[in-house]
Amino acid sequence: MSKELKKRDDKKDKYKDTIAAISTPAGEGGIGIVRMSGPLSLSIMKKLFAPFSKGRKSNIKERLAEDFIPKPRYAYFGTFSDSNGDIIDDVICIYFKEPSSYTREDIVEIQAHGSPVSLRKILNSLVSEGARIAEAGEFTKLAFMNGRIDLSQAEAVMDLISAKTDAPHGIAIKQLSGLLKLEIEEIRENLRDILARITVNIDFPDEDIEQEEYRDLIDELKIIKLKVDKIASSANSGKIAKEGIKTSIIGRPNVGKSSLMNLILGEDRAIVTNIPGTTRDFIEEQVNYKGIPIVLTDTAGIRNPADEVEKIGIDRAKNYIESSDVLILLVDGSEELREEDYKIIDMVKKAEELSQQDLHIIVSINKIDIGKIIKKEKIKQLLPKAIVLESSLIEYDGAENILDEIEKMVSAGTVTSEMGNIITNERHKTALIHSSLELSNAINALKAKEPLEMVEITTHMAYDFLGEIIGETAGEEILDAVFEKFCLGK
Ligand SMILES: Nc1nc2c(ncn2[C@@H]2O[C@H](COP(=O)(O)OP(=O)(O)OP(=O)(O)O)[C@@H](O)[C@H]2O)c(=O)[nH]1
Ligand SMILES: [Mg+2]
Repeated sequence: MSKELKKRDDKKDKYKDTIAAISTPAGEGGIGIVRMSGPLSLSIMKKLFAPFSKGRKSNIKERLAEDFIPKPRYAYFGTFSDSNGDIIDDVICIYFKEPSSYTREDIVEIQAHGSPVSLRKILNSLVSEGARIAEAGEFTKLAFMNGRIDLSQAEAVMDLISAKTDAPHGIAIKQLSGLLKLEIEEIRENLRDILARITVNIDFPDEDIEQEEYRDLIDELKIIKLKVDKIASSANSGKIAKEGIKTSIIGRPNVGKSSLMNLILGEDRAIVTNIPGTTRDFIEEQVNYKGIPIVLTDTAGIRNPADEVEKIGIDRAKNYIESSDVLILLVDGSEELREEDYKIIDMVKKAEELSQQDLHIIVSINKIDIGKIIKKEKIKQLLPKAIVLESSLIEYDGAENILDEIEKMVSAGTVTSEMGNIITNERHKTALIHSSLELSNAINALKAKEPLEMVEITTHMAYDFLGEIIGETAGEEILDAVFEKFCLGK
């Protein structure tokens, strides 16, 4: 047995418990599901579930007859009672025989009415018969531990559940089907071949490794690195699809930030007045513009704060400057730039430097209906990389141009269904980047004719980092970090 498999088996022993949880969301619903997995599942089901097919509806004793052996994957209608024989609810009960189940263990699924009381009572009765309450994500963790799915698929389950829009949903479905796993496994297989060849050459150091062999290894590692980099570079579009483009509207008070927010949302979401300092906290909303998910934030106008509340609001606005993908800076075009404007422009510049090209900046010279004092060139001088527009938001003019610019900026990075693997997971991205770095190290070591041991070590590390993605080489901390984010009952 390989070391990896052995490790998995040791872990499995810890999971010999029978676990149970309510798998549907809290609250009232049409139906609610309690799920149980583990060796006691079948015996608990036989004890508490009485199918109507076994006898008269009123006679639970008769229906609970010992000889009831449920057919796997067969839906039975009957009653579920507690350990005292008191009926809790009419339910549909399904038995999944191991290994043909989600967890590869015996599973019993109890579909009751969506009554929180029924569900709680059913769960309690399972526990009193020897099951224990499952931890968050434990069913999926079992599916992973028992080798039914890999770690990237387990994560896809969670992404699927939490997907809010079509794009992340589509990506999750792909990942759930094992597409990412397949690609990673293929790359790892190539690396394994290379490792074998390197090892042979290390083991027989006398036979000087041929010049040609060196060049072949370099070429092959380069191709592998390209593949790894390609998947890693999909992370940006993946992130946008999953989280939306973080777009913040900033500027000094009274320039029209909330007016822009409302115009984009098409509703009076933020309060607009001519009193500077109207918006005191940030307001965040999701919008979809031509299929691009945008997370739009209206912030408090940045100035010397009048009081503590405003100060907190302004601090938040400043934080947004640094954490956004796109900044929309508004200035009042009907008057000269004020000191406050210059201060904000400085902040934007700093954020731009910090972000290393990732931050997009749009400046709109607003209120051009009452004056055109500020010229586009002036702003261009101050922020050379910004896109400069004009608007008159009070006349509903200019918001669309701003959105179009956002669309242009990101359309290169948007997700389409034809694209191959797109990663949305920070953990995967980090592992891929690490793997790519180790591949570079291996290539450089080969080029420099360093000892083959060096090449072997770095190639092996590249191999292991890829293994983290699918869970082959993921340590306990990684697994815990992945599964603790799950919801209960999944
Ligand atoms: N003339 C003119 N007035 C505008 C325009 N856009 C906004 N205003 C007005 O400017 C005032 C301030 O607008 P807001 O949208 O509240 O400005 P803000 O930037 O959110 O202000 P704070 O929340 O105080 O930071 C309101 O009276 C708006 O009606 C415009 O294009 N032209
Ligand atoms: Mg405002």
